[in-house]
Amino acid sequence: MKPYTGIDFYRYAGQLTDEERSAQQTVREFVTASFLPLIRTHHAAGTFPTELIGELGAMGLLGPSVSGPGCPGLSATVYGLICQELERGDSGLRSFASVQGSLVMWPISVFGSDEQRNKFLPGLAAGKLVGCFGLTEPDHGSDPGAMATTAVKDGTDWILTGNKMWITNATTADVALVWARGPERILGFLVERGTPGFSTQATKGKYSLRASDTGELILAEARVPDANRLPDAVGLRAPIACLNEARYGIAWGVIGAACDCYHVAREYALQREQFGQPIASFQLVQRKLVRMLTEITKAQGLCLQLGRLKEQGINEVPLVSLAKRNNVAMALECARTARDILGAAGITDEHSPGRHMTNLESVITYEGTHDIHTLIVGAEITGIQAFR
Ligand code: TGC
Ligand code: FAD
Repeated sequence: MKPYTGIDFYRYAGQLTDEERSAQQTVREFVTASFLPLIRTHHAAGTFPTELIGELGAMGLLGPSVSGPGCPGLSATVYGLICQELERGDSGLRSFASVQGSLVMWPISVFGSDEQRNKFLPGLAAGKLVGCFGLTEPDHGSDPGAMATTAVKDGTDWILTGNKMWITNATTADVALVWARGPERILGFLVERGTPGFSTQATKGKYSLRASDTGELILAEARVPDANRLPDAVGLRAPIACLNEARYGIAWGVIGAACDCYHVAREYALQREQFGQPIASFQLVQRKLVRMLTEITKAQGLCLQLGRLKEQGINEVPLVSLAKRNNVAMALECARTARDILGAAGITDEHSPGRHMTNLESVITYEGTHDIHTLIVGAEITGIQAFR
């Protein structure tokens, strides 16, 4: 199989700056050289390659567009391209970077105090600390506004009680950003490992995102000092703003998974012979490849424009929802089509499309399900909220 050199049918690279192209190339080489040799083993074992976290930090891939001490502060488009290249490797790798950068570093940078920024951001950017984001609960997924976790003030501390479920990086994290119902509004707390009453537990038996640490956060009257409350995070709008950052990265990231599927399927179709000729010579197979390339190319254009808008300060939730919704469904369709083109060979871990396909079943659910994004865009264009 020919080595992967990117999918860029519409020459979008011509619209990128030298810095953006160079970042993309560097991450692509890192994924090929350092990540892909590990993924089959970690996928089979159900583990995240923690041995790469330091390298991710040293390369500036953790919170690349976040501003603050020790943070690279690069453009939104660079962040998107990094996500795309990481997810070409595996959605679990991009998930790690999304959570660390968009869901932990970004809120500390935007809602945190100077002390919190100085204490946490350099370590998180360098990969010396790992963070997680606890919003979802066992009984409250799409409707986080109904969360049951509470925060009650006790002197200069807060007592946090509740459970958070399906949390990426849960058991690896040194610090968990936990959202809880305060006396009046939802508040955000930086709960450090070792906090009395705070523990984590791994989620077992996943068939999706196997190379990712997913788990539960248990807050049994965990005592958190007020100094660890994000002072400027008040109300559900704060976690929603974090989600908007991470969903932006997902919209870009899944293009990488789709590109890998397209690349593998095309290469396989050119080599695999049936009825005395390469299956790539059959019209039905060509139609599948053309459909994949068309949808990838449309998704790339969508994200490039989304990135440029974000750089101009235009970053509204429905714009990001439209891209997350479209691109994840697109990538999932590409993964299923690629798996089909590979025939029986597509069902083993010798080839990546089957792994991407099961991963993307999580990606289409987390950070707002496909249907929740439909309703977010629907509310924007009609002015009518249809969640309830
Ligand atoms: P509603 O009561 O209308 O609003 C609640 C608060 O949210 C604010 N808000 C918006 N802000 C900006 N733009 C918008 N379009 C907004 N829509 C809502 C709003 O101002 C309000 O703020 P506040 O402070 O005044 O309370 O909303 P709702 O409760 O009816 O529902 C809103 C809904 C359904 C859109 C929202 O709850 C939602 O997005 N649900 C999906 C949940 C979700 O995405 N969870 C993700 C968990 S994290 C995760 O999955 C990480 S995976 C990581 C990885 O591994 O990559
Ligand atoms: P539910 O909300 O119960 O939804 C079930 C179904 O009902 C879906 O099809 C949904 O679209 C539909 N539905 C719900 N409400 C409506 C409605 N109003 N109208 C129409 N249909 C509706 N969360 C975190 O906080 N942090 C993390 O790091 C994190 N990581 C995750 C990692 C993985 C691998 C996974 C799978 C999930 C992760 N999540 C995380 C949780 C994720 O955000 C939730 O799973 C997601 O928000 C959906 O919630 P739910 O699973 O409870 O589904």
